[in-house]
Amino acid sequence: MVRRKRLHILIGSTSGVVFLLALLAVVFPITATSATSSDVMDPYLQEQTTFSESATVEAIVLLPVLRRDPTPSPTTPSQSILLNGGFEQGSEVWDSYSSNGWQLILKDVDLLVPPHNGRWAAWLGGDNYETSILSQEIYIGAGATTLRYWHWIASEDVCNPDYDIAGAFINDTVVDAFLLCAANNSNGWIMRTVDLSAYAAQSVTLLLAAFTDGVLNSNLFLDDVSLGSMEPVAPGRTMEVADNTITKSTFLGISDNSIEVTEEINGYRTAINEFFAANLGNLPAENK
Ligand SMILES: [Ca+2]
Ligand SMILES: [Ca+2]
Repeated sequence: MVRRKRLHILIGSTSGVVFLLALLAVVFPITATSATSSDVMDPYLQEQTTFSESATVEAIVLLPVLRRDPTPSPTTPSQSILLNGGFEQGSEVWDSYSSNGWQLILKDVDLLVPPHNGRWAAWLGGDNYETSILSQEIYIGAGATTLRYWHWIASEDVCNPDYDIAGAFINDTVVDAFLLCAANNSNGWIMRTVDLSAYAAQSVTLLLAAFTDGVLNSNLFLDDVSLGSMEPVAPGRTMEVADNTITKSTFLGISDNSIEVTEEINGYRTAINEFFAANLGNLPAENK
């Protein structure tokens, strides 16, 4: 009897949602009538499990309330698309490159500093002659053209664009750059903002990169990469770094295994060096 009423819904409904729920009800008739609520995944079916069998049938008859036309998808997305910006899904979506073969997206137990949020963050640099690059294809919606990312610099080097540097690229163009050096140590998480309105309504490649030379270690930690409007965001927390000299090598007990850096990767370092050569006089004080 119960089954017949459900079948009636299946035949009488034109909504895809109702069809699906009805189909579920047909496929899992025993679950819907006699199982405990924890066994039923659908919230609407879950409710009915608190009633008797006759009440169950009543609840299902009410399901057409769900019938709605789906919101039509816009042909051009208005929202920006940048996925897994907090790295909480590990390496999902991001492409990683480390010239020394390091994993760049790490859990808190493998990081020198606590993540800005969650349990995951990215660790760039941290080794000699290290090129670390994270990248993903993003869509910059017209109303959300400000790139934000939280960074934490822990370096023992002196400030010089020929030594340790970092920055953000859109495609092959430098859009943000700073020196990794002791004078710029952040001793905590600091948010950077980058105006990407020049790329509004475009799909582009975002790269976040750090480059180190052969002496005096520099670490760059990243978390909570996002695209949004220019609204202000609350300041981040700060924490002292106990020892800037710790490197990935000493921390994780892994020796260097240098991998030849490709021409393309060298191109990024060249581009960021050229950026510094052209803009160093105009950079904010913290980056000089
Ligand atoms: Ca995180
Ligand atoms: Ca260095």
